[in-house]
Amino acid sequence: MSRSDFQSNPSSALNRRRLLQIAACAGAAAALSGCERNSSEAMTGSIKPNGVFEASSLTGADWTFHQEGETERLPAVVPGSTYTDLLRNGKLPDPYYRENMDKVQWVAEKNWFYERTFHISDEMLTRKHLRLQCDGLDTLATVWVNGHHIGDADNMFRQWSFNIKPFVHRGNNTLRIKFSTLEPTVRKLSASYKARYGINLTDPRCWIRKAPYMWGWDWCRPMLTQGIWRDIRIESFDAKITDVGVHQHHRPDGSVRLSVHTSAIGAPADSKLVVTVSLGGRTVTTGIGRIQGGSSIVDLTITQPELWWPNGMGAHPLYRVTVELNQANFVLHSHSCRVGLRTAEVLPPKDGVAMHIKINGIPVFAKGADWIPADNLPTRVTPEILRYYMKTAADCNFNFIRLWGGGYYEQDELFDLCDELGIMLQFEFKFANDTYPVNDKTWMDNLHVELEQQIRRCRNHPSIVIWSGNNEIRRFKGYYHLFGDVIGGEVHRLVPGAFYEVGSGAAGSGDIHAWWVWHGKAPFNWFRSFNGFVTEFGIQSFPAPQTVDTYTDAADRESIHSPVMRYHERDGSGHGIGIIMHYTHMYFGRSPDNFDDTLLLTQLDQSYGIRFAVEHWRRDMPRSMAAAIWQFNDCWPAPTWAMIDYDRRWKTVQYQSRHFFAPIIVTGIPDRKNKTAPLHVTSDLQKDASGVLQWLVTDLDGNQLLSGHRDIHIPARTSLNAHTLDLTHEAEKLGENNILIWPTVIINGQIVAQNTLFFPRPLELKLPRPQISHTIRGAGRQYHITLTSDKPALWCFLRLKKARGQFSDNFFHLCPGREMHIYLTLDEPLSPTDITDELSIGSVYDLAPDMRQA
Ligand code: BMA
Repeated sequence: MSRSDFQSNPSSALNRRRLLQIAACAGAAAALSGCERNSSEAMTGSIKPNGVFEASSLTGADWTFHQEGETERLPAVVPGSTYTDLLRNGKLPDPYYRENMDKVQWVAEKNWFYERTFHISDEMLTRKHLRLQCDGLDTLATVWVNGHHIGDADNMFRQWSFNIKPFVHRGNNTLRIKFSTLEPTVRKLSASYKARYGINLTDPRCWIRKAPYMWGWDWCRPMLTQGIWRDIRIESFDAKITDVGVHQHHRPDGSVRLSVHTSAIGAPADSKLVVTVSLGGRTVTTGIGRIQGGSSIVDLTITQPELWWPNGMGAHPLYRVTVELNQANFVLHSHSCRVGLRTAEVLPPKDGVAMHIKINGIPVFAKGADWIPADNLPTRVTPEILRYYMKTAADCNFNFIRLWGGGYYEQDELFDLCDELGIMLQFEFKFANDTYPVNDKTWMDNLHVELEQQIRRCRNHPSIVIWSGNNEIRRFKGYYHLFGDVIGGEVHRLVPGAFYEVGSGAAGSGDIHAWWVWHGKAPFNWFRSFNGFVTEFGIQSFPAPQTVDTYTDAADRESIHSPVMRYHERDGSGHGIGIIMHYTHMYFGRSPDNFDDTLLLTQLDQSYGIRFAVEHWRRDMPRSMAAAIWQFNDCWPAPTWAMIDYDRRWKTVQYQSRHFFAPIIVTGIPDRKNKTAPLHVTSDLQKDASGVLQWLVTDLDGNQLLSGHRDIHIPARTSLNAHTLDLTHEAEKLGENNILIWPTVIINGQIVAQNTLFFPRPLELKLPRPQISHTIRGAGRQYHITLTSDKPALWCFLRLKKARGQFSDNFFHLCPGREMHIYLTLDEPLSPTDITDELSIGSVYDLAPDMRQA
């Protein structure tokens, strides 16, 4: 049936219902989180009978913007910011290049206007509500429609909804939004607070509800964006579902009761709510309810639930819950979200067992990293970019990511991805390292709305297992009121049963940030003296050479200490590059002469320290139950603690994370004094496993000194000392510094874990030069590289000159007599001859002069 059939026969109830469903769903998709994102184009040109929710988008390129006091109006794209629009118009240099950040600060000191026209139809005017809905205004905004002031905004994290009905007319209308510079407001607020309470709070971060990192952090420079940074649209409706919260109760008999709490405005007395739960397109159960006093609860039972599990523990099935507000045969509005059926508990540290997460009653060791905003300009972070990161996390065996409190509340897509991939999230409210004006009623009222909106938006995501009030805030007067009563109170009210902690890294909580290595300059050995639920620890390194090329010129690359190289490093000490080199020298000796090789050596050092820590904490389970690496990603190209640099090139530690976070690992603590090497096998598997532990002991030339194997049985979720090698004889003959231990775990004929262990720091291994041979097969974008070496090639690496591509593995230890197979996927196809030119292969021998045999 064509649309014209329908238009000529509008009384057909069936047809009307179908069309209404399309319209309602598109509207709901735009309006609410977690919705299926149906294209609102589906509605274009269709008849939308009165009463039905309709959303018309105001995003896109129909905007202009200008600086206050200037006449030049430039095209703008929404969502975006003053920075993205100025860049697009060629009015700013690349802010990430060299020292350009200084040259772009002026933008935030000005006031800016964004303008466009929008269309209002007769039909929209007939509906009771006509609203301008803004999902994100950054930050101090004043809004006019047709010259009428319709409202103000002062919180980047809130959704703003303005009644425009009295101010619009049929046809074209104008919308104008002013974004004001922050400083005058901050000054005013802080002076008034001081006058009233005698407390001097001058940090703008505490006054303005805006992503704290935008004022700069110890890994980025300030960039205070202004603009419409999320969806914006006109909504017209008589009735609207404003929120759906799905609470789950897991019963002892295994069934799950879902309580679907719906809030709606304008629901007609004769309307009903139809709730449908489906899995993989198949309806599992349905229920009917009625909105009374603005809300409704519909209880449903799923008798044979398919449970949601974290990555590595099982599947992550997502049930779709659809709520339709129906009147007669019409769907006035609908909302749809996905839920994963699981219980999530977090237990406090007790009797030698660290704080830990339990999913469906099973303890989980949390493996992953801390997420920061993926750009200084948030609207540049597309869903594809988020997918790249989250997919990488899952592929590298992460099951946990902490959404650090100094950024912004992430887009729905990030939560959706983590639901799909089984990545547990620590959701942190956006408060970091500051003191806040808890006595100020206006500030607190504003915060209350933010909390309610953000919790409602995110609460159905099964991936969120920890809610945390802040990042590392020291106690101040009113701390417990703010983070305990107010924020904790809102979480408990809106997400009953959820785990909430006042802060991450807060003294006394089980959730620990371990910074004695790096900020405390302690050696990596310190990690072995520490245990718990560790949600931050890190070591800095430089980004990949090709990434450094993007922000430097040739002269800047003459030294890692050049002014531009220093400009991008932001550690609070003011000499972060010195600390990077301090650790690199401590473990790998002097740096090479070559700039690019020096960058790479710092990555080896970072990965060595992180691996050292993770292996210890996993071995130490359950005295330790989380290892979240600071930090997963970067927001601009710079030397930082990141595992993946801003240009999305994996550092050494990212490659290695797949191994040290693998379900089974084999590790060891070679003991110089006793000349033994206890070999530990750690398993996160849900089932007991039986297999073989093999070991090979060689000298540095790769000559076999010893080999052996034994059968092992590893109970589910345990760490055990599977065997201890006595190397007294070998150590006495050759010295401990000349021994390499190569353990392997084989289960069902498959190698599931491998490692290379040695007694001293890497620096003390004096290695012979390995001859690494390789063959390349393949064409276009896919190549298969086979590597062998005549001598142990430690930290064997492959790199490309200019081409971009992803290696299946890198920075591995190549044992003579074993083949290593690496798969390379290029972004752009290359001929076999070109790939031979592009590819270079080396090992730590080439990078660390102090590790070469005399
Ligand atoms: C922790 C984090 C961040 C910081 C990092 C490195 O304190 O919470 O605030 O960037 O350490 O110093």
